[in-house]
Amino acid sequence: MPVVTSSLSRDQERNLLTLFGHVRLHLLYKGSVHGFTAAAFHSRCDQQGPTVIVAYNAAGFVFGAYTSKDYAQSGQEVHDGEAFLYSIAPQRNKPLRVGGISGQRAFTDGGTGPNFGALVFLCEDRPLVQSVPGTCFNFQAAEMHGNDLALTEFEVYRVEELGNLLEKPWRNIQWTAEKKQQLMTSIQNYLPDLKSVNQVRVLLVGPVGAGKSSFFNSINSAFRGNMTCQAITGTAGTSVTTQYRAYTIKAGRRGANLPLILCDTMGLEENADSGLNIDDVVSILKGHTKDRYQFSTCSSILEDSPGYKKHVTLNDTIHCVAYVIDTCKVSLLSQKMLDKFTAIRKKANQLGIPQIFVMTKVDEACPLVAKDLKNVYQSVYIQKKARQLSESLGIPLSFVMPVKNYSEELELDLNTDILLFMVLEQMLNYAESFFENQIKDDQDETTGLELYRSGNHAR
Ligand SMILES: Nc1nc2c(ncn2[C@@H]2O[C@H](COP(=O)(O)OP(=O)(O)OP(=O)(O)O)[C@@H](O)[C@H]2O)c(=O)[nH]1
Ligand SMILES: [Mg+2]
Repeated sequence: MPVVTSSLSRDQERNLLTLFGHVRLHLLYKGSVHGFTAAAFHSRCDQQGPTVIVAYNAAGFVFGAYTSKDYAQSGQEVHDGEAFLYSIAPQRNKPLRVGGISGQRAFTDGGTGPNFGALVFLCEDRPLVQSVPGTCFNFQAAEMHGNDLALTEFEVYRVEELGNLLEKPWRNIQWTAEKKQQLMTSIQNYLPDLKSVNQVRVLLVGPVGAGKSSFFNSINSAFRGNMTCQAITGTAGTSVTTQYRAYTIKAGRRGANLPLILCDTMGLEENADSGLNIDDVVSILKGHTKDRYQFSTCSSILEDSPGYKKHVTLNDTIHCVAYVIDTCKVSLLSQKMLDKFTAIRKKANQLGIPQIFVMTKVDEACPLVAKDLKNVYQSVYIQKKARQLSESLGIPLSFVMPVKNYSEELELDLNTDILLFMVLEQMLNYAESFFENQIKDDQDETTGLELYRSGNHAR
């Protein structure tokens, strides 16, 4: 399934947003992609909380209906004091907003297309609207839709409150140059406790377009001291990254390698036969996949594939898995995608590999954070998304790390670096737990003193 994008122009979106408070719109359904049928509408829009319908016609009108209630096909008449119809037309500066007629229902919650009385969408499972001004809502037909009832597109968005700033941040961060320097030094000086391991390998996995490759580029840039774009990034219907890449990072242009390798993968997709497949993830976790292995959506890596490494040591295996997730899409993660996460988590748990959840694009998700990144742990919306992620995946909130990648900047920024380095520091801390468990396991089997770098472990 290709990535579904909104048909709203910037001006239309800006106009539409003036009808609400401080909200984000999430596209749930698009007629031209999912089908102009009541069934397709209900399968994506039922039980989604507040939503807004956005219908388009050839006369240039963008019009529809907002309700704060769920669609649920209950067969009931739904009263909603907050519901309204609206219309945006090229010749009007401000959108037209039409409140409900007092005492009348807002909509009939049936199995048909959305039925707001005066406007009934997807009539007879076609891109058509029926217009009966005076039923539930009253308006001039010419003002609402220019008397053009054939739809060129039909979309439904979930309307999510963004909220404001918390009084106190839910994590305390020192946004200072000293903090950045301290994080950089501790990352550069890190040494895995096991002698056989030279560098910590962190695997980046996540849905298409979540920001996996950008995360590597951002870390690379922050350590180099200038913007880099070694990994190709961007947006396309399917994953931009198609090769497995194990990236080393240098501290400074000619500096030493960091004790960390970031392993970038192809994006996960909802369907079983597209995007990164789970068997490939297992091979990577176990260290069998060579750098630059070309992923294939139709088959996983085989033992006789040229990209398969037969003999592996702890130096080749993954020591920490980082799930990379777009903050704006946390509440849109489908069950199929969550099932893929669960399958990977199960494998990683079996192998004893610690895991961390990186929530990217906090700047896109919350305007207050876009304005000042230091608001990241004070934004009600970001905290809500972190909690939602932790609940939907059944992981502690402490495993969730919000981050902003460099995407369009030309210069590095202190606060962006601090947030990025904090994620890296956490990855190293988690990998450390993995090594400690290996040491514990080895102790039970061997007395090989030379295995360990430090003298901290009882032998
Ligand atoms: N504003 C903003 N944009 C971001 C951020 N992270 C990534 N992007 C943008 O999101 C788009 C996708 O990023 P990629 O890094 O290519 O995502 P990916 O997860 O590697 O995607 P695939 O390789 O296709 O699976 C790019 O246009 C990035 O510039 C972020 O934190 N903030
Ligand atoms: Mg990528």
